[in-house]
Amino acid sequence: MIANFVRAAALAASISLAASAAMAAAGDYAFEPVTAEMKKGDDVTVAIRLTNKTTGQPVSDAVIFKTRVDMAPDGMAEMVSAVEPLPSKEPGVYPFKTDLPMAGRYQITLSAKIQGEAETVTGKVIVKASK
Ligand SMILES: [Cu+2]
Repeated sequence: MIANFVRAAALAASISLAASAAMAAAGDYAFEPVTAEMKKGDDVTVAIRLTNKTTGQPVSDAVIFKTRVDMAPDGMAEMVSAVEPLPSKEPGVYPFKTDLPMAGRYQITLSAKIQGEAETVTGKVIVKASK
């Protein structure tokens, strides 16, 4: 699953190489949840959209190599959930499976490698789980 994900990302990267000639800085990217609120539970799919703030275009060639899910926004930074990446089905949208075992706010911290960026790009997103 992860190997497929990386291969797809590499393919996407080679296709969009020409389009990324105008280099952006690491701060020029926006991470946002596709759905900001969902029901609590195990094996919940959460999808994050990554866009280039300068062009407004989705970033389809990113390799999200680290994702952390915890409840830091509700004072439970030690409450960490496992994350399993899922294949991307839409350009610039990176889904993964995780557990949101209690109602409240979860912080998702993502580290990404983006074609043409020397630096790792990181983003923090907050989603809310309800009962
Ligand atoms: Cu909690």
